[in-house]
Amino acid sequence: MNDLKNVVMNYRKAFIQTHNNPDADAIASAWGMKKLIESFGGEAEIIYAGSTSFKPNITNMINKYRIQMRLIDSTFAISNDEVLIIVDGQYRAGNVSLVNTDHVIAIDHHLEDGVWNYLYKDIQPRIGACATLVFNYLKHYGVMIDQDLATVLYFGILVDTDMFTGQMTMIDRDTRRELETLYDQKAIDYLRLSSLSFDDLKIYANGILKAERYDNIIFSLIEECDDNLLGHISDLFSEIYGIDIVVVYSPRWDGYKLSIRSYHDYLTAEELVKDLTSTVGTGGGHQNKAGGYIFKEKYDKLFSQVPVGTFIRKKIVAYTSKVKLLTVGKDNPFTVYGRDKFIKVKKKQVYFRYIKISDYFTEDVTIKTLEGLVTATVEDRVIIGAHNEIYPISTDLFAKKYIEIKEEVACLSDRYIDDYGITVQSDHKLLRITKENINECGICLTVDQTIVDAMRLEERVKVRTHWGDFLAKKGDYLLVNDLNDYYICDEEIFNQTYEPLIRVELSGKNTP
Ligand SMILES: [Mn+2]
Repeated sequence: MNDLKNVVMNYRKAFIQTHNNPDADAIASAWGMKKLIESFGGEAEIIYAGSTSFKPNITNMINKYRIQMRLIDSTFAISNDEVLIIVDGQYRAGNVSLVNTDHVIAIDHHLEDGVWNYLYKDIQPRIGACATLVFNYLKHYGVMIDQDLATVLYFGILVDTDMFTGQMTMIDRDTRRELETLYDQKAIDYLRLSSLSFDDLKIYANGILKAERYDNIIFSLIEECDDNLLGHISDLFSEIYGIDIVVVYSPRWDGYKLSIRSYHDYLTAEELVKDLTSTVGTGGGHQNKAGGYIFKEKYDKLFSQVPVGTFIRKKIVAYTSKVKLLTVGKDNPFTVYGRDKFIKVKKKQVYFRYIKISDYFTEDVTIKTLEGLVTATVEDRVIIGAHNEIYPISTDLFAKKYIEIKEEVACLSDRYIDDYGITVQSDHKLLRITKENINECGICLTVDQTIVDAMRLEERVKVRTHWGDFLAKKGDYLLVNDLNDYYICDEEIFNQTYEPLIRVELSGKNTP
Protein backbone atom coordinates (compact mmCIF):
# COMPACT_ATOMS: atom_id res chain seq x y z
CA MET A 1 0.00 0.00 0.00
CA ASN A 2 2.92 2.31 0.68
CA ASP A 3 3.84 3.20 -2.82
CA LEU A 4 0.50 4.18 -4.40
CA LYS A 5 1.20 7.80 -3.50
CA ASN A 6 4.69 7.72 -5.01
CA VAL A 7 3.45 6.16 -8.22
CA VAL A 8 0.57 8.62 -8.66
CA MET A 9 2.66 11.65 -7.81
CA ASN A 10 5.06 10.89 -10.66
CA TYR A 11 2.33 12.18 -12.95
CA ARG A 12 0.89 15.60 -13.57
CA LYS A 13 -2.70 14.37 -13.55
CA ALA A 14 -4.68 11.20 -12.84
CA PHE A 15 -7.73 10.06 -14.76
CA ILE A 16 -9.86 7.78 -12.61
CA GLN A 17 -11.87 5.46 -14.81
CA THR A 18 -14.84 3.39 -13.62
CA HIS A 19 -16.26 0.42 -15.48
CA ASN A 20 -18.80 1.37 -18.15
CA ASN A 21 -22.31 2.21 -16.92
CA PRO A 22 -20.91 2.74 -13.42
CA ASP A 23 -22.85 1.53 -10.39
CA ALA A 24 -22.82 2.95 -6.87
CA ASP A 25 -19.64 1.08 -5.87
CA ALA A 26 -17.71 2.23 -8.95
CA ILE A 27 -18.71 5.88 -8.48
CA ALA A 28 -18.05 5.80 -4.73
CA SER A 29 -14.62 4.26 -5.34
CA ALA A 30 -13.78 6.84 -8.00
CA TRP A 31 -14.88 9.74 -5.82
CA GLY A 32 -12.89 8.44 -2.85
CA MET A 33 -9.85 7.95 -5.08
CA LYS A 34 -10.17 11.52 -6.38
CA LYS A 35 -10.19 12.84 -2.81
CA LEU A 36 -7.19 10.68 -1.98
CA ILE A 37 -5.16 12.07 -4.88
CA GLU A 38 -6.21 15.63 -4.05
CA SER A 39 -5.01 15.03 -0.49
CA PHE A 40 -1.58 14.19 -1.97
CA GLY A 41 -1.70 17.58 -3.71
CA GLY A 42 -2.37 15.96 -7.10
CA GLU A 43 -4.96 16.61 -9.77
CA ALA A 44 -7.62 14.02 -10.62
CA GLU A 45 -10.67 13.69 -12.85
CA ILE A 46 -13.27 10.92 -12.99
CA ILE A 47 -14.08 9.46 -16.41
CA TYR A 48 -16.56 6.82 -17.56
CA ALA A 49 -18.09 5.41 -20.72
CA GLY A 50 -21.49 3.96 -21.52
CA SER A 51 -24.99 5.18 -20.94
CA THR A 52 -25.71 8.55 -19.33
CA SER A 53 -29.12 7.47 -18.10
CA PHE A 54 -28.58 6.19 -14.58
CA LYS A 55 -30.78 4.44 -12.05
CA PRO A 56 -32.64 7.01 -9.91
CA ASN A 57 -30.43 6.35 -6.87
CA ILE A 58 -27.24 6.88 -8.89
CA THR A 59 -28.60 10.11 -10.33
CA ASN A 60 -29.59 11.20 -6.83
CA MET A 61 -26.16 10.35 -5.47
CA ILE A 62 -24.33 12.23 -8.25
CA ASN A 63 -26.57 15.28 -7.84
CA LYS A 64 -26.69 15.37 -4.06
CA TYR A 65 -22.90 15.18 -3.68
CA ARG A 66 -22.11 17.07 -6.91
CA ILE A 67 -19.85 14.26 -8.13
CA GLN A 68 -18.18 15.43 -11.34
CA MET A 69 -17.74 12.71 -13.94
CA ARG A 70 -16.75 13.14 -17.56
CA LEU A 71 -18.30 10.93 -20.23
CA ILE A 72 -15.63 9.69 -22.64
CA ASP A 73 -15.79 8.01 -26.06
CA SER A 74 -13.30 5.99 -28.09
CA THR A 75 -11.43 9.13 -29.15
CA PHE A 76 -10.44 9.96 -25.58
CA ALA A 77 -6.66 9.93 -25.11
CA ILE A 78 -4.25 10.78 -22.33
CA SER A 79 -0.67 11.99 -22.54
CA ASN A 80 2.54 10.55 -21.12
CA ASP A 81 2.55 12.74 -18.04
CA GLU A 82 -0.93 11.52 -17.09
CA VAL A 83 -1.82 8.26 -15.35
CA LEU A 84 -4.94 6.10 -15.70
CA ILE A 85 -6.39 4.64 -12.49
CA ILE A 86 -9.10 2.05 -12.98
CA VAL A 87 -11.41 1.45 -10.03
CA ASP A 88 -13.93 -1.41 -9.68
CA GLY A 89 -12.68 -2.84 -12.98
CA GLN A 90 -9.52 -3.74 -14.87
CA TYR A 91 -7.57 -2.54 -17.88
CA ARG A 92 -8.70 -4.13 -21.13
CA ALA A 93 -11.65 -5.85 -19.43
CA GLY A 94 -14.78 -6.11 -21.58
CA ASN A 95 -16.70 -3.58 -19.49
CA VAL A 96 -13.97 -0.95 -19.32
CA SER A 97 -13.62 1.19 -22.46
CA LEU A 98 -10.06 1.10 -23.68
CA VAL A 99 -7.91 4.18 -23.11
CA ASN A 100 -4.53 3.69 -24.80
CA THR A 101 -1.66 4.20 -22.36
CA ASP A 102 1.18 2.32 -20.69
CA HIS A 103 0.63 4.08 -17.39
CA VAL A 104 -2.14 2.17 -15.62
CA ILE A 105 -3.08 1.50 -12.02
CA ALA A 106 -5.91 -0.87 -11.03
CA ILE A 107 -7.81 -1.00 -7.73
CA ASP A 108 -10.44 -3.70 -7.96
CA HIS A 109 -12.29 -6.54 -6.26
CA HIS A 110 -13.09 -8.76 -9.25
CA LEU A 111 -11.20 -11.86 -10.37
CA GLU A 112 -7.98 -10.88 -12.11
CA ASP A 113 -8.78 -10.59 -15.78
CA GLY A 114 -5.63 -11.30 -17.80
CA VAL A 115 -2.07 -10.22 -17.14
CA TRP A 116 -1.19 -6.56 -17.49
CA ASN A 117 1.91 -4.67 -16.59
CA TYR A 118 0.34 -2.28 -14.07
CA LEU A 119 2.39 0.45 -12.45
CA TYR A 120 0.54 -0.47 -9.29
CA LYS A 121 -2.28 -2.90 -8.71
CA ASP A 122 -4.45 -3.95 -5.80
CA ILE A 123 -6.87 -6.63 -6.99
CA GLN A 124 -8.58 -8.50 -4.15
CA PRO A 125 -11.48 -10.67 -5.35
CA ARG A 126 -12.50 -11.75 -1.85
CA ILE A 127 -13.40 -8.19 -0.86
CA GLY A 128 -17.13 -7.34 -1.09
CA ALA A 129 -16.85 -3.85 -2.61
CA CYS A 130 -14.17 -1.71 -4.22
CA ALA A 131 -15.25 1.15 -1.92
CA THR A 132 -13.88 -0.93 0.98
CA LEU A 133 -10.42 -0.89 -0.62
CA VAL A 134 -10.59 2.85 -1.30
CA PHE A 135 -11.73 3.55 2.27
CA ASN A 136 -8.68 1.69 3.56
CA TYR A 137 -6.34 3.73 1.34
CA LEU A 138 -7.89 6.95 2.68
CA LYS A 139 -7.37 5.66 6.21
CA HIS A 140 -3.85 4.48 5.49
CA TYR A 141 -2.84 7.93 4.25
CA GLY A 142 -4.64 9.66 7.11
CA VAL A 143 -7.14 11.49 4.90
CA MET A 144 -10.08 13.09 6.71
CA ILE A 145 -13.26 11.32 5.66
CA ASP A 146 -16.15 13.76 5.91
CA GLN A 147 -19.80 12.80 6.25
CA ASP A 148 -20.52 13.08 2.52
CA LEU A 149 -17.66 10.81 1.50
CA ALA A 150 -18.51 8.34 4.28
CA THR A 151 -22.10 8.20 3.07
CA VAL A 152 -21.16 7.62 -0.55
CA LEU A 153 -18.60 4.91 0.30
CA TYR A 154 -21.11 3.24 2.61
CA PHE A 155 -23.75 3.25 -0.08
CA GLY A 156 -21.31 1.68 -2.56
CA ILE A 157 -20.59 -1.18 -0.15
CA LEU A 158 -24.28 -1.59 0.73
CA VAL A 159 -25.31 -2.00 -2.90
CA ASP A 160 -22.42 -4.24 -3.96
CA THR A 161 -22.91 -6.66 -1.08
CA ASP A 162 -26.67 -7.06 -1.59
CA MET A 163 -27.43 -5.04 1.59
CA PHE A 164 -24.50 -6.65 3.46
CA THR A 165 -25.85 -10.16 2.88
CA GLY A 166 -23.55 -11.27 0.03
CA GLN A 167 -19.83 -11.85 -0.25
CA MET A 168 -18.01 -9.89 2.49
CA THR A 169 -14.77 -10.24 4.40
CA MET A 170 -13.80 -9.03 7.86
CA ILE A 171 -12.26 -5.99 6.17
CA ASP A 172 -15.64 -5.07 4.64
CA ARG A 173 -17.35 -5.57 8.00
CA ASP A 174 -14.81 -3.36 9.81
CA THR A 175 -15.14 -0.71 7.12
CA ARG A 176 -18.91 -0.80 7.42
CA ARG A 177 -18.70 -0.29 11.18
CA GLU A 178 -16.28 2.60 10.90
CA LEU A 179 -18.37 4.29 8.22
CA GLU A 180 -21.45 3.95 10.42
CA THR A 181 -19.82 6.32 12.89
CA LEU A 182 -19.37 8.93 10.16
CA TYR A 183 -22.19 8.59 7.65
CA ASP A 184 -25.53 10.34 7.22
CA GLN A 185 -28.14 7.67 7.93
CA LYS A 186 -30.99 9.73 6.48
CA ALA A 187 -29.13 10.19 3.21
CA ILE A 188 -28.55 6.43 3.00
CA ASP A 189 -32.28 5.83 3.42
CA TYR A 190 -32.96 8.43 0.75
CA LEU A 191 -30.57 6.70 -1.70
CA ARG A 192 -31.68 3.21 -0.74
CA LEU A 193 -35.34 4.08 -1.16
CA SER A 194 -34.79 5.28 -4.69
CA SER A 195 -33.06 2.16 -5.88
CA LEU A 196 -35.91 0.96 -8.08
CA SER A 197 -37.54 2.63 -11.02
CA PHE A 198 -41.13 2.19 -12.09
CA ASP A 199 -39.96 -0.06 -14.96
CA ASP A 200 -38.35 -2.40 -12.45
CA LEU A 201 -41.85 -3.43 -11.37
CA LYS A 202 -42.33 -5.15 -14.71
CA ILE A 203 -39.08 -7.07 -14.28
CA TYR A 204 -40.18 -7.96 -10.76
CA ALA A 205 -43.57 -9.19 -12.00
CA ASN A 206 -42.01 -11.26 -14.81
CA GLY A 207 -39.63 -12.83 -12.33
CA ILE A 208 -42.57 -13.92 -10.21
CA LEU A 209 -44.48 -15.30 -13.21
CA LYS A 210 -41.44 -17.24 -14.44
CA ALA A 211 -40.61 -18.80 -11.08
CA GLU A 212 -40.35 -22.60 -11.09
CA ARG A 213 -40.81 -24.79 -8.09
CA TYR A 214 -38.97 -28.05 -7.42
CA ASP A 215 -40.34 -29.39 -4.17
CA ASN A 216 -38.93 -27.05 -1.49
CA ILE A 217 -36.80 -24.99 -3.91
CA ILE A 218 -37.74 -22.03 -6.12
CA PHE A 219 -35.72 -20.93 -9.16
CA SER A 220 -36.28 -17.79 -11.16
CA LEU A 221 -34.52 -16.05 -14.01
CA ILE A 222 -34.83 -12.27 -13.72
CA GLU A 223 -34.16 -10.03 -16.71
CA GLU A 224 -31.08 -7.80 -16.52
CA CYS A 225 -31.80 -5.44 -13.64
CA ASP A 226 -30.33 -3.54 -10.72
CA ASP A 227 -28.54 -5.85 -8.24
CA ASN A 228 -30.88 -4.63 -5.53
CA LEU A 229 -33.93 -6.04 -7.19
CA LEU A 230 -32.61 -9.59 -6.97
CA GLY A 231 -32.41 -9.36 -3.18
CA HIS A 232 -35.97 -8.07 -2.99
CA ILE A 233 -37.31 -10.89 -5.14
CA SER A 234 -35.47 -13.67 -3.36
CA ASP A 235 -36.60 -12.33 0.02
CA LEU A 236 -40.19 -12.38 -1.20
CA PHE A 237 -39.90 -15.97 -2.49
CA SER A 238 -38.47 -17.19 0.79
CA GLU A 239 -41.69 -16.19 2.53
CA ILE A 240 -43.69 -18.74 0.53
CA TYR A 241 -44.99 -21.62 2.65
CA GLY A 242 -43.15 -24.88 1.92
CA ILE A 243 -40.16 -23.16 0.28
CA ASP A 244 -36.85 -23.15 2.09
CA ILE A 245 -34.35 -22.54 -0.70
CA VAL A 246 -34.54 -19.71 -3.25
CA VAL A 247 -32.21 -19.29 -6.23
CA VAL A 248 -32.61 -16.18 -8.34
CA TYR A 249 -30.25 -15.34 -11.22
CA SER A 250 -29.99 -12.55 -13.71
CA PRO A 251 -27.82 -11.97 -16.81
CA ARG A 252 -25.04 -9.39 -16.82
CA TRP A 253 -22.67 -8.39 -19.61
CA ASP A 254 -20.08 -11.00 -18.61
CA GLY A 255 -22.13 -13.55 -16.72
CA TYR A 256 -24.92 -14.06 -14.21
CA LYS A 257 -25.56 -12.43 -10.88
CA LEU A 258 -26.96 -14.79 -8.23
CA SER A 259 -29.01 -14.19 -5.13
CA ILE A 260 -29.67 -17.16 -2.85
CA ARG A 261 -31.77 -17.62 0.28
CA SER A 262 -31.90 -20.69 2.49
CA TYR A 263 -33.99 -21.38 5.55
CA HIS A 264 -33.27 -25.10 5.31
CA ASP A 265 -32.58 -27.00 8.54
CA TYR A 266 -28.91 -27.61 7.78
CA LEU A 267 -28.05 -26.36 4.29
CA THR A 268 -26.83 -22.76 4.37
CA ALA A 269 -27.17 -20.19 1.58
CA GLU A 270 -23.42 -19.72 1.72
CA GLU A 271 -22.55 -23.35 1.03
CA LEU A 272 -25.13 -23.53 -1.77
CA VAL A 273 -23.62 -20.54 -3.57
CA LYS A 274 -20.08 -21.81 -3.01
CA ASP A 275 -20.92 -25.22 -4.43
CA LEU A 276 -22.82 -23.71 -7.35
CA THR A 277 -20.01 -21.33 -8.34
CA SER A 278 -17.01 -23.47 -7.36
CA THR A 279 -15.72 -23.96 -10.92
CA VAL A 280 -17.46 -21.10 -12.74
CA GLY A 281 -17.42 -18.02 -10.52
CA THR A 282 -17.38 -16.69 -7.00
CA GLY A 283 -19.83 -16.53 -4.14
CA GLY A 284 -20.19 -15.89 -0.46
CA GLY A 285 -22.57 -14.86 2.25
CA HIS A 286 -24.16 -16.16 5.40
CA GLN A 287 -26.48 -18.80 6.81
CA ASN A 288 -29.67 -17.46 5.22
CA LYS A 289 -28.54 -15.05 2.52
CA ALA A 290 -25.81 -15.26 -0.07
CA GLY A 291 -24.79 -13.72 -3.36
CA GLY A 292 -22.55 -14.81 -6.18
CA TYR A 293 -21.50 -14.51 -9.78
CA ILE A 294 -21.10 -16.95 -12.65
CA PHE A 295 -18.52 -15.73 -15.18
CA LYS A 296 -19.56 -16.34 -18.77
CA GLU A 297 -15.99 -16.96 -19.90
CA LYS A 298 -15.35 -19.66 -17.30
CA TYR A 299 -18.80 -21.15 -17.77
CA ASP A 300 -18.48 -21.40 -21.56
CA LYS A 301 -15.13 -23.14 -21.28
CA LEU A 302 -16.66 -25.92 -19.18
CA PHE A 303 -20.34 -26.18 -20.00
CA SER A 304 -20.97 -24.34 -23.28
CA GLN A 305 -23.48 -27.02 -24.32
CA VAL A 306 -25.64 -26.63 -21.20
CA PRO A 307 -28.04 -23.69 -20.73
CA VAL A 308 -27.17 -21.81 -17.53
CA GLY A 309 -30.67 -22.36 -16.10
CA THR A 310 -30.31 -26.14 -16.44
CA PHE A 311 -26.85 -26.05 -14.88
CA ILE A 312 -28.10 -24.07 -11.87
CA ARG A 313 -31.14 -26.31 -11.31
CA LYS A 314 -29.21 -29.56 -11.62
CA LYS A 315 -26.41 -28.43 -9.38
CA ILE A 316 -28.66 -27.09 -6.61
CA VAL A 317 -31.03 -30.08 -6.68
CA ALA A 318 -28.08 -32.52 -6.66
CA TYR A 319 -26.48 -30.71 -3.76
CA THR A 320 -29.59 -30.56 -1.61
CA SER A 321 -30.40 -34.23 -2.17
CA LYS A 322 -26.86 -35.46 -1.54
CA VAL A 323 -25.79 -33.83 1.69
CA LYS A 324 -26.30 -36.05 4.73
CA LEU A 325 -26.62 -34.80 8.31
CA LEU A 326 -24.85 -36.57 11.17
CA THR A 327 -25.75 -35.35 14.65
CA VAL A 328 -23.09 -35.99 17.29
CA GLY A 329 -24.50 -38.04 20.16
CA LYS A 330 -27.42 -39.21 18.02
CA ASP A 331 -26.09 -40.73 14.79
CA ASN A 332 -23.46 -43.45 14.97
CA PRO A 333 -20.97 -43.05 12.10
CA PHE A 334 -19.89 -46.70 12.45
CA THR A 335 -23.45 -47.89 11.73
CA VAL A 336 -24.01 -45.29 9.02
CA TYR A 337 -20.85 -46.16 7.06
CA GLY A 338 -19.73 -49.55 8.40
CA ARG A 339 -16.93 -50.17 10.88
CA ASP A 340 -14.62 -51.55 8.18
CA LYS A 341 -14.48 -48.17 6.38
CA PHE A 342 -12.46 -46.63 9.24
CA ILE A 343 -8.76 -46.82 9.95
CA LYS A 344 -6.87 -45.99 13.14
CA VAL A 345 -4.77 -42.83 12.92
CA LYS A 346 -2.66 -40.72 15.25
CA LYS A 347 -1.40 -37.13 15.12
CA LYS A 348 1.84 -36.61 13.26
CA GLN A 349 4.47 -34.38 14.74
CA VAL A 350 3.94 -31.02 13.09
CA TYR A 351 5.56 -27.63 13.65
CA PHE A 352 3.18 -24.72 14.18
CA ARG A 353 3.61 -21.06 14.99
CA TYR A 354 2.07 -19.72 18.16
CA ILE A 355 1.97 -16.53 20.18
CA LYS A 356 1.84 -16.00 23.90
CA ILE A 357 -0.80 -13.31 24.27
CA SER A 358 0.88 -11.83 27.35
CA ASP A 359 3.99 -11.11 25.23
CA TYR A 360 1.98 -8.52 23.33
CA PHE A 361 -1.06 -7.64 25.44
CA THR A 362 -2.02 -6.88 29.03
CA GLU A 363 -5.72 -7.62 28.53
CA ASP A 364 -8.11 -10.03 26.80
CA VAL A 365 -8.16 -10.04 23.02
CA THR A 366 -10.31 -10.72 20.01
CA ILE A 367 -8.75 -12.62 17.14
CA LYS A 368 -10.03 -11.90 13.68
CA THR A 369 -9.60 -14.15 10.73
CA LEU A 370 -11.23 -13.41 7.42
CA GLU A 371 -13.82 -16.03 8.29
CA GLY A 372 -14.76 -14.96 11.78
CA LEU A 373 -14.01 -13.99 15.36
CA VAL A 374 -12.36 -15.89 18.21
CA THR A 375 -11.77 -14.57 21.72
CA ALA A 376 -8.96 -15.38 24.16
CA THR A 377 -7.75 -14.27 27.58
CA VAL A 378 -4.38 -12.77 28.32
CA GLU A 379 -3.22 -16.06 29.90
CA ASP A 380 -3.88 -18.04 26.71
CA ARG A 381 -1.69 -18.87 23.79
CA VAL A 382 -2.79 -18.89 20.19
CA ILE A 383 -1.86 -21.57 17.68
CA ILE A 384 -1.70 -20.50 14.05
CA GLY A 385 -2.76 -23.50 11.98
CA ALA A 386 -3.12 -23.97 8.26
CA HIS A 387 -5.35 -21.79 6.02
CA ASN A 388 -5.47 -18.88 8.51
CA GLU A 389 -7.04 -21.35 10.94
CA ILE A 390 -6.33 -20.21 14.45
CA TYR A 391 -7.29 -21.35 17.93
CA PRO A 392 -6.65 -20.13 21.43
CA ILE A 393 -5.38 -22.71 23.90
CA SER A 394 -4.84 -22.48 27.66
CA THR A 395 -1.22 -22.55 28.81
CA ASP A 396 -1.90 -25.84 30.68
CA LEU A 397 -3.29 -27.60 27.65
CA PHE A 398 -0.53 -26.12 25.51
CA ALA A 399 2.03 -27.74 27.81
CA LYS A 400 0.30 -31.11 27.39
CA LYS A 401 -0.14 -31.03 23.62
CA TYR A 402 2.90 -29.06 22.38
CA ILE A 403 6.52 -28.47 23.16
CA GLU A 404 8.24 -25.17 22.48
CA ILE A 405 11.02 -25.24 19.89
CA LYS A 406 13.86 -22.77 20.09
CA GLU A 407 15.54 -23.17 16.69
CA GLU A 408 14.05 -21.93 13.38
CA VAL A 409 12.38 -24.78 11.44
CA ALA A 410 9.89 -24.80 8.58
CA CYS A 411 6.36 -24.51 10.01
CA LEU A 412 3.07 -25.55 8.50
CA SER A 413 1.61 -22.17 9.52
CA ASP A 414 4.10 -20.25 7.36
CA ARG A 415 3.04 -22.02 4.20
CA TYR A 416 -0.58 -20.95 4.47
CA ILE A 417 -0.57 -17.49 5.96
CA ASP A 418 -1.39 -14.87 3.34
CA ASP A 419 -1.31 -11.10 2.87
CA TYR A 420 -4.51 -10.67 4.87
CA GLY A 421 -3.42 -12.97 7.67
CA ILE A 422 -4.95 -12.56 11.10
CA THR A 423 -5.44 -9.68 13.48
CA VAL A 424 -5.21 -9.92 17.26
CA GLN A 425 -6.81 -6.93 18.91
CA SER A 426 -7.60 -5.63 22.36
CA ASP A 427 -9.41 -2.41 23.17
CA HIS A 428 -6.10 -0.59 23.05
CA LYS A 429 -3.77 -2.40 20.74
CA LEU A 430 -3.67 -4.20 17.44
CA LEU A 431 -1.30 -6.92 16.22
CA ARG A 432 -1.42 -8.08 12.63
CA ILE A 433 0.27 -11.31 11.62
CA THR A 434 0.80 -11.83 7.90
CA LYS A 435 3.38 -13.68 5.85
CA GLU A 436 5.61 -10.62 6.33
CA ASN A 437 6.06 -11.03 10.07
CA ILE A 438 4.96 -14.57 10.92
CA ASN A 439 8.58 -15.60 11.51
CA GLU A 440 8.59 -13.40 14.61
CA CYS A 441 6.11 -15.81 16.28
CA GLY A 442 7.19 -18.77 18.40
CA ILE A 443 7.44 -22.34 17.16
CA CYS A 444 5.93 -25.43 18.80
CA LEU A 445 5.74 -29.11 17.97
CA THR A 446 2.68 -31.32 18.48
CA VAL A 447 3.15 -34.18 20.93
CA ASP A 448 -0.50 -35.26 21.09
CA GLN A 449 -0.62 -39.07 20.84
CA THR A 450 -4.41 -39.60 20.83
CA ILE A 451 -5.55 -42.36 18.48
CA VAL A 452 -8.82 -41.87 16.59
CA ASP A 453 -10.81 -43.67 13.87
CA ALA A 454 -10.74 -41.96 10.49
CA MET A 455 -12.71 -42.35 7.28
CA ARG A 456 -12.28 -40.54 3.98
CA LEU A 457 -15.65 -39.12 2.91
CA GLU A 458 -16.89 -39.93 -0.58
CA GLU A 459 -19.78 -37.47 -0.32
CA ARG A 460 -20.66 -34.19 1.32
CA VAL A 461 -21.66 -34.58 4.94
CA LYS A 462 -22.65 -32.14 7.60
CA VAL A 463 -21.75 -32.84 11.20
CA ARG A 464 -23.87 -31.16 13.85
CA THR A 465 -21.94 -30.64 17.09
CA HIS A 466 -22.48 -28.61 20.24
CA TRP A 467 -20.54 -25.75 18.66
CA GLY A 468 -22.51 -25.70 15.46
CA ASP A 469 -22.76 -27.38 12.07
CA PHE A 470 -19.60 -28.31 10.19
CA LEU A 471 -19.63 -29.04 6.49
CA ALA A 472 -17.31 -31.64 5.00
CA LYS A 473 -16.62 -31.87 1.32
CA LYS A 474 -15.79 -35.00 -0.62
CA GLY A 475 -12.26 -36.09 0.28
CA ASP A 476 -12.31 -34.68 3.79
CA TYR A 477 -11.97 -37.00 6.77
CA LEU A 478 -14.45 -37.91 9.46
CA LEU A 479 -12.52 -38.44 12.70
CA VAL A 480 -14.21 -40.36 15.49
CA ASN A 481 -12.92 -40.24 19.04
CA ASP A 482 -16.16 -41.65 20.43
CA LEU A 483 -19.86 -41.36 19.56
CA ASN A 484 -20.14 -38.11 21.48
CA ASP A 485 -17.01 -36.66 19.95
CA TYR A 486 -16.54 -36.82 16.21
CA TYR A 487 -15.55 -34.10 13.77
CA ILE A 488 -14.42 -33.16 10.28
CA CYS A 489 -10.87 -32.60 9.08
CA ASP A 490 -9.94 -31.02 5.75
CA GLU A 491 -8.18 -33.48 3.42
CA GLU A 492 -4.98 -31.47 3.04
CA ILE A 493 -4.72 -30.75 6.76
CA PHE A 494 -5.43 -34.41 7.51
CA ASN A 495 -2.61 -35.55 5.25
CA GLN A 496 -0.21 -33.14 6.88
CA THR A 497 -1.22 -33.70 10.47
CA TYR A 498 -2.33 -37.35 10.82
CA GLU A 499 -0.73 -40.69 9.99
CA PRO A 500 -2.08 -44.25 10.02
CA LEU A 501 -0.98 -46.57 12.80
CA ILE A 502 1.36 -49.18 11.39
CA ARG A 503 -0.22 -52.63 11.39
CA VAL A 504 2.00 -55.20 13.03
CA GLU A 505 2.14 -58.30 10.83
CA LEU A 506 2.50 -61.47 12.88
CA SER A 507 4.29 -63.20 10.02
CA GLY A 508 5.57 -66.71 10.58
CA LYS A 509 3.66 -67.10 13.79
CA ASN A 510 0.17 -67.55 12.37
CA THR A 511 0.33 -71.33 12.35
CA PRO A 512 -2.65 -73.12 13.90
MN1 LIG B 1 -17.95 -3.30 -7.26
